[in-house]
Amino acid sequence: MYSILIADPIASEGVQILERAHRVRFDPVITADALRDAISNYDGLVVRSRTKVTAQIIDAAKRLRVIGRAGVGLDNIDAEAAKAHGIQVVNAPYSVTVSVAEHTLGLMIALARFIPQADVSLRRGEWTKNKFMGTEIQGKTLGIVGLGRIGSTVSPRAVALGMRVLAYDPYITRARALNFGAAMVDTLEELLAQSDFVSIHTPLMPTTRGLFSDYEFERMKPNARLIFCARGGVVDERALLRALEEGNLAGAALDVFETEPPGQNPLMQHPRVIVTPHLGAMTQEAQTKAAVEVAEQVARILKMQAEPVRALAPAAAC
Ligand code: 9EZ
Repeated sequence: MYSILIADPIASEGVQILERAHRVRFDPVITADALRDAISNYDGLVVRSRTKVTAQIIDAAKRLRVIGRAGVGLDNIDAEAAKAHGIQVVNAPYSVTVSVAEHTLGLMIALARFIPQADVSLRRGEWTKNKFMGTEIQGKTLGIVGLGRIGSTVSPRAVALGMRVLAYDPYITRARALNFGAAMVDTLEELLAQSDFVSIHTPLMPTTRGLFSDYEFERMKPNARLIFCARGGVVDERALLRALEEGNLAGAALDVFETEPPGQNPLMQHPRVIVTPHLGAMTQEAQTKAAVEVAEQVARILKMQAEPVRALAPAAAC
């Protein structure tokens, strides 16, 4: 039995998994100072987004074996410092897949039909139907950039709505793309030239930072719309604003930003831009799945510490 500190609010399903085998302290409002003072008593630490696991905290963590993040990415964890101390770091990359894919489809339809703009207008007392002449998505081409976990979940859903789906991803085979109902193209240019909607689902890496800039927007259809539910930084926001102003693009839906929160970002003032505050993963289901996915990994890693051979063996052999 190990001691685990859960330092952020996570779904009770995840807490229960850890409580089955360990001493768990659930303190979702613990301060940074209290965390630094207490961390030397724990073998496992679980956080979501609130708690910053800094090098200072890791230096104070004399017994810590594993840090779990109940979410995607390790933005609030100094993973370098953890690695230097031999502490394993795990997260929950699968938990948000369906939620982000569904938010993408929601934004696509909202964009095509001006739903957010029409909502604001009607609340103001207007009844200006002609300002909001939309487009159908059936029969249109959706270009998916990045056909990994989330892109491949968007694809069959878009097919179900009657869209033709193209995909560009240098890491995915043509055959795998076809399984998701997507026709693979060989270049990003080809995808951009043909798509009525373009949805980005790449990770943010040195190779994808600024992947969408002036050159890419110039290759899109002037009546195309962009959906961006990935990670801020993949789209160059100034280039996007230029593209909208110069008529290279009919609209954009943004859930993520170069800096979050974005503050007074001029993109958000544009009438053909719709925005949400990084809501892709903000569902009950994603939060539950993230807590369970990370708790299972933390439990397995600590079990390996205690009994490395039996933890690896198949259940029938125990
Ligand atoms: C890059 C990518 C996909 C991509 C996907 C992954 C590292 N990486 N990069 C450009 N896993 C589409 C376009």
